[in-house]
Amino acid sequence: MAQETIDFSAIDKKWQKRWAESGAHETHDDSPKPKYYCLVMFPYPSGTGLHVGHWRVYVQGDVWARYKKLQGYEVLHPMGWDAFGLPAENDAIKKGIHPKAGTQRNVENIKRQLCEIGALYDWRREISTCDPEYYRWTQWIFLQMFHKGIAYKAKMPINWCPSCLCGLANEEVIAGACDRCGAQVTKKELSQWMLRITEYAGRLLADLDTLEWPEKVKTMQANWIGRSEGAEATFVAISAQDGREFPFDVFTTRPDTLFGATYVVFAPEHPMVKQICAPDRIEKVDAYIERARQASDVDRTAEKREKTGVFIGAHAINPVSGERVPVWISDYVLMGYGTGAIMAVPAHDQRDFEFATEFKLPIREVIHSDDAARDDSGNLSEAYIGEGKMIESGDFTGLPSEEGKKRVTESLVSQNKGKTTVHYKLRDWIFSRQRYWGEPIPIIHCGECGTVPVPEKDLPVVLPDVERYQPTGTGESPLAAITDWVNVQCPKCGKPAKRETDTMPQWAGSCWYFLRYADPENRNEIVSPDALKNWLPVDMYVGGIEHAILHLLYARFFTKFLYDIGAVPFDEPFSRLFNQGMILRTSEVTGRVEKMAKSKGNVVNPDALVAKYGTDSLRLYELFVGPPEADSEWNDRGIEGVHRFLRKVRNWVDGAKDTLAAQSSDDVERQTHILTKNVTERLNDFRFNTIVSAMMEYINFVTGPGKGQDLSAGSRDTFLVLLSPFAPHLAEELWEVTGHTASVFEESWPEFDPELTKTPEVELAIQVNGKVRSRLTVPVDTSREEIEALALADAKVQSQINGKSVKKVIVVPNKLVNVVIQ
Ligand code: ANZ
Ligand code: ZN
Repeated sequence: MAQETIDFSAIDKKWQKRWAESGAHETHDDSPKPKYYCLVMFPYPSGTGLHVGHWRVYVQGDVWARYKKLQGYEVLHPMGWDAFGLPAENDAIKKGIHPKAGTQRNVENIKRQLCEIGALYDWRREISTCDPEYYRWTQWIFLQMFHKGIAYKAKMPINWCPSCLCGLANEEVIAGACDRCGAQVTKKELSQWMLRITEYAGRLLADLDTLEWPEKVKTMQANWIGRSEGAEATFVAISAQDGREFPFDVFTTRPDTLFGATYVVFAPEHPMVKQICAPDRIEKVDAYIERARQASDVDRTAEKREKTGVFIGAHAINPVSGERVPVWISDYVLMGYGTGAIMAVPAHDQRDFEFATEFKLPIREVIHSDDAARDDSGNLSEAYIGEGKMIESGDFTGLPSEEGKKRVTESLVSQNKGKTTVHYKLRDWIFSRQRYWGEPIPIIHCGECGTVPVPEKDLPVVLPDVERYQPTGTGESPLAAITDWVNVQCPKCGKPAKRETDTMPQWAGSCWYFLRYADPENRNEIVSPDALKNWLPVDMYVGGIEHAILHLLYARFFTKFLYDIGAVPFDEPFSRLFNQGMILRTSEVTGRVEKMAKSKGNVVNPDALVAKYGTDSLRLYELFVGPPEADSEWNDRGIEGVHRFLRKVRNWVDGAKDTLAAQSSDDVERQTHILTKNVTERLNDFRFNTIVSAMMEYINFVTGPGKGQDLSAGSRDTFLVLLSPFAPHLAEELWEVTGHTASVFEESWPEFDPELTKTPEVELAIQVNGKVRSRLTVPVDTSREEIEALALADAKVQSQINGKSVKKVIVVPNKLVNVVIQ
C-alpha cells in the first residue's frame, strides 16, 4: 500500500486554483435548478484576523452550502464585510492609521484567510458596507423611513459611553456597561435620530412563531420585546400647590390588587411631579431628579437595588376604593415604560415591598394564599406575587384573583376610569452615533425649511476624508469640523444650510446586506424583483448566538419595513437559523478555560495549522471538536487524529485501485448504505461531529482484516461524494485520481436503501445441558454478555434450571448458547 508522504498543501492549492479558473463557485441567476440561499454572518474586518473559533462558522456554512449543491440546488453562498462601525474605527485609531486604510488592510488579510477555507464563495458578489455604492442604499432606506415617520429626531437623555464617546442603543448596554468596551454607561441629553422599532413590536413578537429558529433565540427576542398585558387605571392627584385635580394613568399587570395600593410612585422625570409637588419639597425633589438621571434604566430596575425616593407632599385618589394615598417619586419607576407612574402594592410586588419596608409605608394584603411566606407573627416576609383569593377588596372580595383581574378592569372601563392595554419593553432604536466611521445620515438642516431629506438623486452622501477622526466627546461627530462638507445649499429653498453630522450605528449596514448579495451591482434599485424572487428570503442563516437580539432583531425590523413599503415581497429575512457554539481554550491570562479571544491570550491561528496539515484537516477538526451548537474546548493535538484519517482515506483509495471488485460484498454494500444514512440524517440535524466519527468507522471497516477484495468502484465513489462537503480538496483530488473527469460537486447526493440499513438478525438455539430447549432472535454481533443474560432470562430455560445452580454458559456467537446446570 502506498505510504509516501502526501502533499496536502499542493492539493489545496491545485483545487483552489482549478475552482477559481473554472468558475466552479459562481452562482448563476439564470440556472434552471431550484435556488438555495445559504448565508453565514459576514465578519467585521478586525485587525487581528480570524482565529480557529471564527473559522469554524465558515466551515459549517460551507459544508451546508456544498451539501445543498450536491442535492441539486443552485446555491448562493456569498461573503462580504461588515466594515463600518466602532470596532473598525477603534482598531484604526489604536494603530494610528485612517479607518479606511485600516479597514482595507484588514479586509485583505481576512479575505486571504477565508480563501484558505476553500469555501464556495462567489467573490463576484462581494460587498462591503463602507463602499459608497453599497451605503447609498442604506441611506436610501433611511430616507424611506424618514418619509414614513419611522425615522425621527428627538431630544432625550440617552445612553452615553464615556469611553467610546458616543451614544448607544439600549441593546448595546449590557448590565449597565458598554457592549463594546465595558465602560459604565451614563446618561446624556442629546438630540438624536431614532427609529420607531416599537411600531413593529407586535409583529416582531408574533412572527417569531413562523421561524425555524432555535427556541433559545426566539425566547431571547420575545423577552427583549417584552409584551405585558394589563390595565391602565386613572387615579386623580391633588396638587399640593393649589388643590387642583390632575388625572393620571398607572399601568398594572395586576388590576386585581387595586385595593392593596397604599401609595403611588411617579418616575422622577414625570412632568406632573412639578405641578403637584408641595412647595417646601421642591428642592429635595429637584436634587433627587438630578440623581436619577445619572443611572441607566437597567440599574434602576435591578433586583435587590437599594430603594430610594422622596415623598412629594401630594396625594392621589384610588379610582375604585376612593382612598387617598401619598405620592412618591422613585427611580425604580421608569419614565419610558407603561405610563411612567405606578400604583404601589407592597403586599404583592417585591419592589414595592422593599420600598414600603424602607420608608415604613403600609403593606396591605388583598390576595390571600396559604403559599405566602410569613414571619412568626403571621406578617408577610416578602411580597406574595402568585394567584389567590381576593380579600378586603370591596364587592370583589372572595373572587379568585384571575377572575378579579377581568372584573376590576371591567368595572374601571364602565366608569370611564381605565382600559385594558398592552405594553412592550422594547424601546425605539437610538440611531445616531457621534463618530466618524459610519454612513452619514442623509439629512440637511435648513434655517428656513427645517429638517430636509437629501434628494434621492444626490445619494450617496459620501463620507468625506478628514484629518482628525477621533471622537470629540462634545456630543458632536468629527464631521462637524469639516466645514466645506457641512455647509451646503438647502435642497428646498437654496439658502445656506448644514448637513447632519451624526452617522449611523454599526448595525445599520448589516440590517439588509443579505438582500444586496442577490443583486450586488444594481445601480437603479436596492435589489431587483427578479433577484428577490430567485434568492430570497435566506434559506439558511448561520452565525453566533451573540447576535440573538441586536443584529437579528434589527434585520427583522428592516425587512418588515421594506415589506411595508413594497420593496420586498416577504417580511421575515431568515427562514432557518443555526447558531454555532464558541470555541474555548485555557487562557494564559486567567488560567481558566474561556472563550477564545486575543485579550485572553488563548487564540489559535488557523494559518499555521493549514500550512502544516492542509485545509481539509482543519475543516474536519473544526467539525470534529464537539457538537456544533455547544461550546467546545480546542485540543491542540486533536487535529492529528483527523489528519491521520484523511491520509488513511487517500491510501485506501490508492491501494484499492488495482483490486476493485465488480460488485461490493453484501457487507460492504450494507455498510455503505448505513454510512449514507448516517451522514445524511446527521447533516440534516447539523450533527457534524458525529459524521466525522461515522466516516472513520467506515474506513476502519473497509480496511479491516480480511477486507480489500470486496469493494466496488461504486461504493468507493459513494464514500468520496459523502466526504466531499467536509474535505472538498481531497475529495476532488481522489475523484480525479480514480478516473473521473468532471468535478465531484457535479455528482448528486447518494441515496440509501432503508432496508439495507437495518441491522440483520440471527436466530440462536438455546441448549440446556446440550439439549435444545428454546430459541432466541438477536441482532447480528450481539455481545456474549448480552446473549448470556437473555438466554438465562428465557422462561423455558428458567423452568429447566428450576432452582439448580448454573455451572457455566457457553456462547458461540451467531450460532448457539449452551447453559450447563448441575
Ligand atoms: C401594580 C402591581 C401589583 C404590579 C402587583 C405588579 C404586581 P411587567 O410585567 O414587567 O410589564 N410598573 C408599571 N410601570 C412601570 C414603570 N414605568 N417602571 C417600573 N415599574 C412599572 O411589569 C408591570 C408591572 O410593573 C406593573 O404592574 C407595575 O407594577 C410595574 F401585585 O402594578 B404592577
Ligand atoms: Zn431651506
